[in-house]
Amino acid sequence: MQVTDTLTARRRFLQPFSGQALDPPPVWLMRQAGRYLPEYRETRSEAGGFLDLCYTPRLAAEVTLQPIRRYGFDAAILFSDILVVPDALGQGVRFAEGEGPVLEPIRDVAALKRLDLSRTQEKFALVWETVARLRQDLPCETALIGFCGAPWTVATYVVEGHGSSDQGEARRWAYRDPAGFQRLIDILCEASIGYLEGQVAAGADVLQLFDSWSGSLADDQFDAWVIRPTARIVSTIKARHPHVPIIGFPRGSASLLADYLARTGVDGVSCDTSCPLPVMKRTAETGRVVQGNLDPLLLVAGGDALDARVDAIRAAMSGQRFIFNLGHGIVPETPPAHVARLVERVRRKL
Ligand code: 1CP
Repeated sequence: MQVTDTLTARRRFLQPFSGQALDPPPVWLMRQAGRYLPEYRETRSEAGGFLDLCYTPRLAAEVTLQPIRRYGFDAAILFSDILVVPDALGQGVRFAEGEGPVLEPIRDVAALKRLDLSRTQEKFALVWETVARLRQDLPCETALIGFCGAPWTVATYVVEGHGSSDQGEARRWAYRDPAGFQRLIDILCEASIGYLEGQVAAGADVLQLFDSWSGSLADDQFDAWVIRPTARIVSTIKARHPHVPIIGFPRGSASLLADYLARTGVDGVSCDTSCPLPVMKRTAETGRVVQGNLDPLLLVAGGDALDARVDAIRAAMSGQRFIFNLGHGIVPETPPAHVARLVERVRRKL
């Protein structure tokens, strides 16, 4: 559908969720705030540690706004991290410089007593304050995305104690002791629901659930640890906030996408780079919003190849309820000028 400029006035980003295909599509990028921006590196050094940045509302709001000022994306994403949830539960999370997250691993039911649902408010409240500030400071045409990690992906960090290539420890626990692992998933579901509801109450317009490691699961495990917990979170939030769209990001699971969409109740899906454009198109034709899926490394490369792929994605998704995004987060070596070029290209008349 051709859309006139008058529609751009207020939160254009939300229109695909009410059934409207937009041309050009709304655009934002996963990890649009981050180390590729010099102003982020400066604020990050002012904050000290990475989690201090997440828990200091003034600074977290500032880094959320930085990419909006530079590029005018249609949506801002709250600056926080998926590991705020285990941290708020009391597991203790630190980010070692240049290494990524380090957690004291939880590998059996007995160790679950270290997670305490009654203490999460203290840290969640700092994130909610960031959301409230952002809703005040953002231009009214910019939507605000709240988020959390989906329980399976957060569980992989809780169990491994760090990032891993195969999520082996979590998968082993889930096979060895499904009832015990379910208790961990239940704790994460409950904490995530409270965390997301607080974000909505503070002003988030849309929510995204990041399931970055769903691609390592067999289909029966995907059903147990991705689909069912996601469905529980979505139905609980929808019961209380029926108008807040929820986007799922089951990364690496294109072959299970139809099942995921049919059974989780999400309003939209973010597709990773490996998802073929015809699958994205067919998915959008079923009435869901589809987001994606430019390769973040093509954004590093830039040039004519970047332009050509942006055009190809737009052409494939033309007339659909589509939001332009990457297939995964921006990487730190991305030249900021390439991001400007991407946004300009996405907004060009085809
Ligand atoms: O040094 C730094 O400044 C830290 C880099 C960084 C940043 C910028 C981390 C550490 N987290 C973040 C912010 C972040 N993380 C956002 C902010 C909003 C935005 O998109 O701009 C979001 C949504 C996340 C989500 C997140 N954190 C995910 C899911 C999405 C994905 O990328 O797959 C995951 C898996 C994490 C864990 C995490 N946090 C940080 C790192 C380096 C990692 C990955 C660790 C690993 O597996 O090795």
